[in-house]
Amino acid sequence: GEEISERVRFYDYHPTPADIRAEVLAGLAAPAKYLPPKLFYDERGSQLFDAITELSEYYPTRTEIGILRAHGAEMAERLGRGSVLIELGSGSSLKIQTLLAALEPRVYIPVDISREHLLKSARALATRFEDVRIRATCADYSRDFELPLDPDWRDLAAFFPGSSIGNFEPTEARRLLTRVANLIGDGGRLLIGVDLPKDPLILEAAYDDAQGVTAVFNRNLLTRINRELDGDLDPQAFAHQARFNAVHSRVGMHLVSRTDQQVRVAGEVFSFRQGESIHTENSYKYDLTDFQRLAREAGFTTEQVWTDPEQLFSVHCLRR
Ligand code: AVI
Repeated sequence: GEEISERVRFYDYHPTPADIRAEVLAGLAAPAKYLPPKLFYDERGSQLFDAITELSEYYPTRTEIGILRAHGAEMAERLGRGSVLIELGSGSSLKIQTLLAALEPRVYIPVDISREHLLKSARALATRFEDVRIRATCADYSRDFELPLDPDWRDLAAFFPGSSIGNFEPTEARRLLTRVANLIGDGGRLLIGVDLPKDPLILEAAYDDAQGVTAVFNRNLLTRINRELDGDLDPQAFAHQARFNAVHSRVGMHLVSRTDQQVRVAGEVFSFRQGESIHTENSYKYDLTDFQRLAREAGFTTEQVWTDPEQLFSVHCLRR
């Protein structure tokens, strides 16, 4: 790790431009075009996501924070005080502040794919929590990722908020949870936020807000591809679309081509018909029993589940 300040070290396992190029070209060449949702989170995309979390339509963030505030002491007791806390997809590290205050870990390991965002929040947290050492880790946890863990650490706790697990296909979600289970080891605990199924109108509004922030977030993927992969995509030539699929219990986000068009990315040409879309994200919504089954398949037992009074969102404490 690279020393950033007295209590912050930086570990970089970030995806390379070659990884991104290969994934984008494979997605655009597929019969049903898709792009991996992790590519949303460049610096601008991470800022746009932060703006989404403040929209009135986007209930998950404020609801989860409400659950964390209401039950933080109980959660801290379950996770065990004074140990090591890993956070997957830490972003601007807003939610963790409630937990850090209650848990007082020796070491905090925020893991995020967005380098600048990660470092900015690690520095800010270091000034607020003076007794915790921070190992800021830039990594793509959708792949087989590593963490800067010392071999003698015991009682590891992990925090995976925001229902980011819902952005993985169920098979991939199971694989990721299994990976986390192995990283934290026997007796380790995972506190994970999971969005619940609900009225499709509420769900679709959350992913297609009136101000159009989510549409800008979705199209920013194209701007990023233009910049990093020498593309000529016109973001305005694609319409933002978000639909709830009840059969799969997921919101699907798409960028729908407004016309027949050809685009170039990294020296290759791709054709779109009018109405043809790029599938950019799924956001699965699990009811309590379905998620508990997924957790069990990954080697966890459920210790406790908390929800808000309206049953919009859930937080599960899992034990390995
Ligand atoms: C990060 N993730 C959990 C968000 C979600 O709700 O699936 C990403 C998002 N996409 C559109 N709005 C928010």
